[in-house]
Amino acid sequence: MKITKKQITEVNKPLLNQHKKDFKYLSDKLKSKGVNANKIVDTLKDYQIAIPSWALGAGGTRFGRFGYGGEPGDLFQKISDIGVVHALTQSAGAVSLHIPWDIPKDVKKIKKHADSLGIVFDAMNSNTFQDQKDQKHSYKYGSLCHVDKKVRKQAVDHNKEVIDYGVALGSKSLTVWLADGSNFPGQLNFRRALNNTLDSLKAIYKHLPKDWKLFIEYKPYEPNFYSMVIQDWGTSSLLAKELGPKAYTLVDLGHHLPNTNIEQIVGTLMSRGLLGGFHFNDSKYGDDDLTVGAIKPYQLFLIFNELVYGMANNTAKNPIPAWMIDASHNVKDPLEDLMQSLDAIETAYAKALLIDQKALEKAQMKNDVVACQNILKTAYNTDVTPILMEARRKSGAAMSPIDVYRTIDVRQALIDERGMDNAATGL
Ligand SMILES: [Mn+2]
Repeated sequence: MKITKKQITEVNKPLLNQHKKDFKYLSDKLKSKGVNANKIVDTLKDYQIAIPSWALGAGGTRFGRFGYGGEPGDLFQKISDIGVVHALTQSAGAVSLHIPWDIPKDVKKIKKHADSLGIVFDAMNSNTFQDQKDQKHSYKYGSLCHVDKKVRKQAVDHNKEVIDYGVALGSKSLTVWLADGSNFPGQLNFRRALNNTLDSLKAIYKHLPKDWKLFIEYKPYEPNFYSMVIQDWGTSSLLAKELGPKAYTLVDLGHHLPNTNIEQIVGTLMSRGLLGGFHFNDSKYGDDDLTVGAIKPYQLFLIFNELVYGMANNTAKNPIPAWMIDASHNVKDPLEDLMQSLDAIETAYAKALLIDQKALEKAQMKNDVVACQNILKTAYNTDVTPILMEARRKSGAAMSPIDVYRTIDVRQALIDERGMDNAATGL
């Protein structure tokens, strides 16, 4: 399944007339406020978000999984599917792999395939949260934190192997998320677990090539429900600081307790140059992995406000974070869900770029609370659809990606090609 430029030009055609009017209306309106809409269009046009290899098939819950048909069965097909999303949106030009499920049997072939679709290899992900067949030691009681040195070494060696696969593919970073923790009080000595984790991470860090980064993801609970070794951004950034300049904290939106002020965490991390990566999703209760922006779009906008401000006032030289969607698709077509997520991310980004930062600072310095809130709301309430459509038009994407996906019936074509029961192993 490959979508051609010609197909996209054809479907964009009937939308062009109205779009031109809409975009002109919005850019004139913004111009009167001193905002250059074309500049925002260009920023969005260049903005790329990685798709993880596990987001292309049906996810599921611990109770069940319902397939869609036409799901990718191997790494080659997963990259093909990202190619579809990228062709339609021109904003998903990267893939994030999960080892052991995505071990490339033929690196050259995989690289060539990705290259032909305009896809690069983003952060690699290791897995020490479940046991694989023929694995010598079990991770039942942890991996990098384990009380047994042999288990820790096995987990460290796995991470080194993941780095090596990444080097072969052209990736530049490793994301470590650990399920390590305890289910009952007394089960783990917190300090021993943390120290073991740090020692293990040091061994992994040593294996990183010069131009690589290490992202440390945190999570407050699940799969362990009493304690997680890396439970929050404080623990993650403490480890990153002890490891060295190539280590950073990774924020996954779903990895917070309800009502956590994530935008403040983002601001704080960026002010110290410690924010390395970002996993987008949305949630109502916990790590729900729902479509980005489905539940709390205003929070997403406030997070982007911090990201935009942080990138514009980058005193701590925070690198541009690695962006990735980390969601699970249980009742939607995964590719449609990804396109909805991309749309929500770009919408929040565009709206955050509309915030009048000068006026906001002025109001903050005067403690004019009402004005501060209004400045944010004015940006948030602006319909930025014409900006998103213009960015897509300029980059050769479909102006309305999901409509096109449905019009040419990509899912049916994938089912015809792969059948109903094709599915990848792994998550
Ligand atoms: Mn994540």
